[in-house]
Amino acid sequence: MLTLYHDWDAFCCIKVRFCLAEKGIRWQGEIVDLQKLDQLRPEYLALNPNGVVPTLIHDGSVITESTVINEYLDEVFPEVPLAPRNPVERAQMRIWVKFEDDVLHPSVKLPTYQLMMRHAFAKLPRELVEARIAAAPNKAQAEKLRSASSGAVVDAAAVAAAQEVMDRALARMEARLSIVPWFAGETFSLADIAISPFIDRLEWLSYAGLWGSRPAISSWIGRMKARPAYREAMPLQTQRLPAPRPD
Ligand SMILES: N[C@@H](CCC(=O)N[C@@H](CS)C(=O)NCC(=O)O)C(=O)O
Repeated sequence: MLTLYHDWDAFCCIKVRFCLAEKGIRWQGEIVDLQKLDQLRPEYLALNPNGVVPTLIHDGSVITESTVINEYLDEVFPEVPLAPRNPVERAQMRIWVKFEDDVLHPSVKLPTYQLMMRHAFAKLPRELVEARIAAAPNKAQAEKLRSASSGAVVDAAAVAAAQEVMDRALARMEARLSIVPWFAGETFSLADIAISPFIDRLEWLSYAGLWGSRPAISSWIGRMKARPAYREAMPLQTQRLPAPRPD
């Protein structure tokens, strides 16, 4: 049996649900509500000491890290393979998944917390926020959460800097997709799955203009959205984070 600890509108959880849906794997979900900082509850930290979602439990084994989870799923359920057979394409797949982990996901964190999560945290009792932040496993996470829950005005310069990182990343993605249909090459793979939540988050942040003049990315997005598994993985409108507001 597979249990996924996740939240609906969390980047890394969409990535894993997309993989599960492509493979047609049945799973059950346990919601970890990020808007209530439930990722820092002691019971959850016992499963995932990083205090983040997702976490997969398979027949009693605990697997964390979305990239590791997706590779694990691809190994254990090989019927619908999501890694190319060609070694060069496999290497390209890993390079682009790493790019998502190292650049794309970090770039959306700040705007997500400053423009969206902030409004959810404002509704929580201060003592609860303080208690949860005190349990954060590292300083960076504690500072991110403290800043987003402080009630202070949005750090506009930091949001603009994040947009610049995204723009540069999109330029690199456009160059890749101008020569091959999928990030790994000729084969749809875990790399496309990993990168798709980035596009979804940018759309929700109203940053879709960043690929207005990038036809290869626009074409790839159209092909991704046409996949039934993509639609299955995405949150419903009612499961979305609060709409972004700069105030
Ligand atoms: N490298 C981790 C990152 C996990 C991560 O940052 N998850 C986000 C949601 S996409 C989260 O739980 N954020 C809560 C927090 O940072 O407090 C992975 O890929 O699983």
